[in-house]
Amino acid sequence: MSRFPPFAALGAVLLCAVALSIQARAETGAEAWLRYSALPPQLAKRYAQFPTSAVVLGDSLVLKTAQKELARGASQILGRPFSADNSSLSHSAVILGTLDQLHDLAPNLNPPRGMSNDGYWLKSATVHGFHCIIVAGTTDRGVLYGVFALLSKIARAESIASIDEIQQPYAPIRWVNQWDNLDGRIERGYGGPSLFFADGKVRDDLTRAGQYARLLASIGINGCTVNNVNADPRILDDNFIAQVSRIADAFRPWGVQLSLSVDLSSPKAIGGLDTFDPLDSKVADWWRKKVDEIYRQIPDFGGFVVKADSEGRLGPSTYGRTPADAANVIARALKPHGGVVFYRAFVYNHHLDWRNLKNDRAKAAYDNFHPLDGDFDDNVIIQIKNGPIDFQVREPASPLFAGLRHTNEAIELQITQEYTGQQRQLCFLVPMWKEVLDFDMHVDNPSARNQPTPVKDLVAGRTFHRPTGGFVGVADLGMDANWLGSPLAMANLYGFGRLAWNPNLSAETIIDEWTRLTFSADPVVLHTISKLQLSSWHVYESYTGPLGAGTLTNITGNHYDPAPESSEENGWGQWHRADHTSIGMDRTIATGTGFVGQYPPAIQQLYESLATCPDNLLLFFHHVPYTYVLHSGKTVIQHIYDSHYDGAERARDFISQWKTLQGHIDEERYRDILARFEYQAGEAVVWRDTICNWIYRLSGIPDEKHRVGSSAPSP
Ligand code: GCV
Repeated sequence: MSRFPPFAALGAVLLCAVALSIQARAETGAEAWLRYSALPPQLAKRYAQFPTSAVVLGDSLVLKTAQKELARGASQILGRPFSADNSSLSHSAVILGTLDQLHDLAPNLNPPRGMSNDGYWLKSATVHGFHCIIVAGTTDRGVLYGVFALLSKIARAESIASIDEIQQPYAPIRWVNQWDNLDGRIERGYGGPSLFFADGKVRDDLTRAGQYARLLASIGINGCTVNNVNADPRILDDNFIAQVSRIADAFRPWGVQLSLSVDLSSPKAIGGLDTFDPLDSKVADWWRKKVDEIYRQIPDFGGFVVKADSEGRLGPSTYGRTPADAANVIARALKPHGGVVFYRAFVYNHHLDWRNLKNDRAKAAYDNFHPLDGDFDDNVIIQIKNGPIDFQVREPASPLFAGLRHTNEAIELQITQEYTGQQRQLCFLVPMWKEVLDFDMHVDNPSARNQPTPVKDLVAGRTFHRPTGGFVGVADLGMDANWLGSPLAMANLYGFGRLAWNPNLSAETIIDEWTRLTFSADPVVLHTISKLQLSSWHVYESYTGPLGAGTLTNITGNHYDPAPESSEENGWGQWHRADHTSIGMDRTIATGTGFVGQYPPAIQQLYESLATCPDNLLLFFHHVPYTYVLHSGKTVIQHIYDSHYDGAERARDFISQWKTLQGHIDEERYRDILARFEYQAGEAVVWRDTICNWIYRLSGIPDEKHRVGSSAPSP
């Protein structure tokens, strides 16, 4: 007879079944980097002293989330129970609380002073005679961030035995934008329909919205704008605000503030006024009442994002007013509640005359906003795309970062890969973002002469001591199980959050963390995935747009297929000016559009001269003959041919690199990603042949290596 009573035997069977199903769970990518997979026993042993319960020093919603997350993560990773009890400190525990609460519990501890908002302290210490791990934040949200950081360390088997670590965010603004339409589609979204909206309403079931907020919080992101910057005015209807407040409820436990994109014409479009002139007192009144109503329903509302006078959107120019007039009228309504306005610098005329060689879309942001520096209220933030055009595979840093000294700024980076393969092709963007963030703009700063002025410091408000500023990522996650449409693309969301928290992290560190958490610490996995991710931007660039010509894609259509002719002879201004002798946009001061003149003098010098302009931006700044010889010693045309062949070859090699992982990772993701690499290899050949044949037909210059033109009509 069994030693176990029947129900206990059944329980044991069930437990085994649960254990097996956990082990064999389908890896859809839904858990992203929060898989909390069990450490192998020999590594779990390192945490033998890790407490088995948490003591929480407060009872706020966010602290409770922190406590639950810790219990969930610690029990899963260490494979033993972890209780989230609330009782007082009577045994070894993880202590969760704000610095003030910690002081009340243990006045003798010396917590760090002067930490910035949302910062945290992880400390191993003896408290009331018990061995404890302290997770103390300047805010409740800081405690939650500290819990995620602690779990990440354990999941990566990092020692925490004598931990004493302070972490604080580089900037207060760490937001994502979603370009979700109310009908449930997402503009430039490649991961399925909206998490928030369907059929013109907020979804009934917002479970995924809550899970999204958890992902965001785990990497320190504190705000999310849920609707498209091409905003539907109905979002501000009273009945819609009530619906949207349910999304804020889903975000709140994770400390993520909800914000909305708004249409500047709303006072007229939905407000019943006959004007939306920002200087009209009726309009100011309308915004004030609307904002008061929003805060009545969403007390922790973050603010508004505004796209105006751009790509057909109405704006202050309708009444001869400036972006500052428009931003300030809204900012003043938000100010008493602590809200902010993100006014996008992406303001340009998309009906530019392409025949005029002096016209240049790249100049628009600086031309529109630099003259207004100092006119914006201090709760306005100018949201500036990383480059002066539009998320191309390579662009220089926008000169506007250096053009605002008395105005808050945020950099806008695109996580969704609109122009970089739409998640169907691998393109890890952190190395690109780092080049921009680390780029020294050489701004003359009288209070700190000769100090570097990198973009990361300008946007964080550090250079000119601004009250706020930071980082915004256009994310566009959707209802697909793996969120972005591809498990590997989630490295871009992770990387954005990590850089927004600390832009000094290296791309190598970020991808190492992400790979360990998303896959495993198996050295083959770490080596292969890091190598693939870190090389992917250069590979993608080399077969879609080398030398800074921009992504030579179908710009009037899907922004995906190669279609170099679509850039020319229209008003969109993404011109490369290729003709039968030469290629590139002359943006010099001497002979071109003068765009170079928008940079500080040291940067002007760098880009103005062919002698110093880096090869990888040559065609962004200069118009040169195909026979022009690069710093590398190759001609432009031969470089273009070689780069496309090399890129396509390297894309094909992604397949064999990936194949080394068979048996090292789960079969689901192995097969899914293998199929993507096989597809990408084919696409790279399509790109290679389209661009090489096009440029060969235009120039008539043969490829020295006799690869190009065999099937193209002779010139
Ligand atoms: C939301 C590009 C995109 C548009 C986007 C726009 C913007 O032009 O193609 O889809 O609109 O940028 O950033 O406002």
